[in-house]
Amino acid sequence: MDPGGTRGLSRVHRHLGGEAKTLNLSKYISLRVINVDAYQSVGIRRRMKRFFRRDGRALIFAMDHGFEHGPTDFEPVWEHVNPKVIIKKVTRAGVDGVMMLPGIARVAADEVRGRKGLMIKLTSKTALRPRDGQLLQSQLGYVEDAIKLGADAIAATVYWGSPAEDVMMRQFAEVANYAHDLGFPVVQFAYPRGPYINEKYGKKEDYRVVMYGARAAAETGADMIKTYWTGSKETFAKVVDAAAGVPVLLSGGAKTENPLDFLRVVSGVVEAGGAGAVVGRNIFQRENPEPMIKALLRVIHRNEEPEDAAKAEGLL
Ligand code: FBP
Repeated sequence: MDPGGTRGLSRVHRHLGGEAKTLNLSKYISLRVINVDAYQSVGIRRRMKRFFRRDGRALIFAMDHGFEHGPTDFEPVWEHVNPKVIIKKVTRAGVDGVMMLPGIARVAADEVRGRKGLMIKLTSKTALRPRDGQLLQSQLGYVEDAIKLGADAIAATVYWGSPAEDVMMRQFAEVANYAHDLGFPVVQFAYPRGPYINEKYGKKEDYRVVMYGARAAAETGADMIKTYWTGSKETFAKVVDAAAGVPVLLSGGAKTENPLDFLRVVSGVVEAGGAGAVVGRNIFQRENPEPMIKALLRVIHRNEEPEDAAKAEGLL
């Protein structure tokens, strides 16, 4: 790691002519900064559009679970442990984007075909760590790695309220600054978790905590925010407001036995002004993910009622 962020800048320099060692960085960069800004925002806007349709909403498939939870998450439908198999299925069914870690992208990013965004997440943790390490996501790759893998957006998690919040904030800031320099949008998985949250608010899904995390994500420069459902559309609307215009996506959560229950949550997100959802288990833990994906697309992009969407796709 490079806490001061010079790793990013030195890479920029290398691309600009390999003179990094002899140049005074700050002087050199200040000469370029005016034009660079315009290039960056065009790049960010164009890449955001690879995820979001014209309605400003997206359904993104998440599959970092083999690392974050372990391969047991795939046991309900074991063939989905093979990333090529599940990614082929979800992209054919019409998701707008796919999120994965760099290692799985090496194996399966080629399956993300057509007009779909590829989001590569640069932080993670295993569920095997001792309990007191579970509140930290470590950086496992660099912005250049994600770009080489064809990423359209770069993601990183911050557990707001964690004892390791400071480390994750810095990681996010470094990733975001460098990705923005190169015209890439950044996604923050803004997950409030930590002992004081439990003590003060009872649970991490309390809307006051979730909206705090969403605001912190916006304040740290996120271009998209992924966070928890707060239990009602009224409270989720406050999360959306707190994010100050940065699109807020739902973090899917554990698979619901009744598909309608999950469709109702996603419908609540959209009605609250949310920008859609990033969904893992509610898709890949189903034998046939296609009807669920199509029903989600109806709710997200066509404003269909969850019951109608579920019936149309044979889920009821
Ligand atoms: P799910 O839809 O399966 O919840 O996936 C979203 C996600 O954020 C994954 O990217 C990540 O692996 C997982 O949830 C994190 O889960 P947890 O809340 O257990 O840390």
